[in-house]
Amino acid sequence: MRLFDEHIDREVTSLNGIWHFCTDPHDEGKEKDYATSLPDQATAVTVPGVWNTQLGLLRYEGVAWYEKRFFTKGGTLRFVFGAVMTEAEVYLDGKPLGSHYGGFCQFDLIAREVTPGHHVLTVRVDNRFDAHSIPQKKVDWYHYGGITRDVSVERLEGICALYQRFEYTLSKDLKQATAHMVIELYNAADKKTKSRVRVLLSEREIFAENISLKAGESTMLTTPDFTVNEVHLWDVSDPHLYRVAVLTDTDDLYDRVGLRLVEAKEGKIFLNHREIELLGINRHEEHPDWGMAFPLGLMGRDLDIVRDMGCNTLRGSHYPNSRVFLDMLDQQGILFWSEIPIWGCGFAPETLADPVVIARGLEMHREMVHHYYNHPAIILWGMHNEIRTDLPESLEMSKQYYTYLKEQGGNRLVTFAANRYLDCICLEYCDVISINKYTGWYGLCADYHADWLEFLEKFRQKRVELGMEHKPVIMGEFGAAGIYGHHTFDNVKGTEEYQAELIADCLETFHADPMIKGTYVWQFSDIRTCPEMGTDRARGYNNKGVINEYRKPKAAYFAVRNAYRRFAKENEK
Ligand code: ADA
Repeated sequence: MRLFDEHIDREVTSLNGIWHFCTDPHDEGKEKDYATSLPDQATAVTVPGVWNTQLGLLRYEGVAWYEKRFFTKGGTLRFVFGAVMTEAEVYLDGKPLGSHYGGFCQFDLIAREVTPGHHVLTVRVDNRFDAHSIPQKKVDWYHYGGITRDVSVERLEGICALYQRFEYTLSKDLKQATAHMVIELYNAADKKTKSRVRVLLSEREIFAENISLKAGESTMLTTPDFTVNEVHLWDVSDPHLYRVAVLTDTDDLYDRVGLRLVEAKEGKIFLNHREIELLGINRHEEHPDWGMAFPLGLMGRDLDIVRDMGCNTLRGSHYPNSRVFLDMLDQQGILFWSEIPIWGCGFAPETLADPVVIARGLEMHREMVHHYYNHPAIILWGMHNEIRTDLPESLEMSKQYYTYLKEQGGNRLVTFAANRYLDCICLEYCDVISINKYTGWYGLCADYHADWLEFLEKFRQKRVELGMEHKPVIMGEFGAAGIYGHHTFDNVKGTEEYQAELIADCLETFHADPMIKGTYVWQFSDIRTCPEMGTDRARGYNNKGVINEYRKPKAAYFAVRNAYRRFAKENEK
């Protein structure tokens, strides 16, 4: 689902709704041919959804099967899955159609020569972990499983446009852009087919050519460069979007793009040549009643809260968020940091150096760039979070991801969230240095304000020694837990007051520090976490949200709001 119609001519049918479902704790479904028909005990569930919110299945980790009957007029069908957590094997009428690994990205599968009538789509979902899993089993969020985002089936006719990427560079004065489109065309027909292919930018034809493809053939095509004059920039205060379209004789594909320039230089971050302070917060796309199948209405509500708090940016910690959420950010001018779920503390040194894991992570970056490229809201790509960047094992991974994201990621800054600071050896592989640090929460400290100042001074020197003063520094995570409704007369850890005071102090300290160009408070809402996090997580939740899991504000919410609204005013001057 997107916030606009991606297709007007193409026939798209949503497969959201009631599916049949059963768990397969002994992993015998393949042997017993569940792909053809689920066993009698299968129940009805809603897709998108996670199975963990069904009573009795909160802790279920393993294989489960989903089945949907649908009607089609037949032909070439494209099944689009918004996300399946974590591994999906898809079958059509009992026969394997394809598979996908990774819980947070869209994938699609094509079936040809489908007969008119009723058919059965079956998905085997597996959310177990192994040595090559990304993330690894230990993460600070919940191990949900299921078909977590929308599913649809499209009927493809003739030559179709499967993908479009809008690549551009702006002139120095930002008034003009040189652009081209990269498009993927596919012939869905069962014979060689010819079509006129037209590419439009805001209804203006910028490319037209006759293309001929054999049955089932696909091709990537790059249009010649064209010029966009009098560019209407995309910006936080005026998030202007242009409509782009690829039209063929039988098919269409629409998207929205925004033109803006993001730069990191002289230790600062610039958006459209204007220095910007990132006033942000980390957000998981999670809710106790919906898991990671986050409903659209709640996304809008979360964004209202984010805006009320005065944030101009969010970090999608720790994985690519729903594309429809990105559409909202594009539309509302909220900047975004998008990353893949390499969550460090679960990654042993041998896992970091494992070529299979490195390649899988690279594939995840490829998918993220592929699907999210056109979103102007994304200004930061995050390579990984809190891995052991003090070890040489992290170098190869960081180098490969940085190189890829710089070459293919468009006009974005690359970062990683570091919790090794003074001994980090990977800082050459980022444009923006991000620091995750929980002074005042983990460990004992008599005076967190003084400790922060001391740390920042040390880091400032380290940055000079490394000759990296040109790289801006942002605080990627900091904060403290505050149990909603917990108050005492003394300012002790775990109360709303302690959390609010610590965050307020951090925000003032960071805002006043000329080295720091942005802050991402940890975190937006309390989130359910996994058992591996142990007793350190009261209620089974990470309680560092400034609102609780049901979106009720804590004292910290108002602390952030006071600070961010004031900083935004100061920055306007
Ligand atoms: C880390 C991590 C977060 C969360 C946080 C915390 O920095 O990146 O996901 O676990 O710590 O609450 O301790």
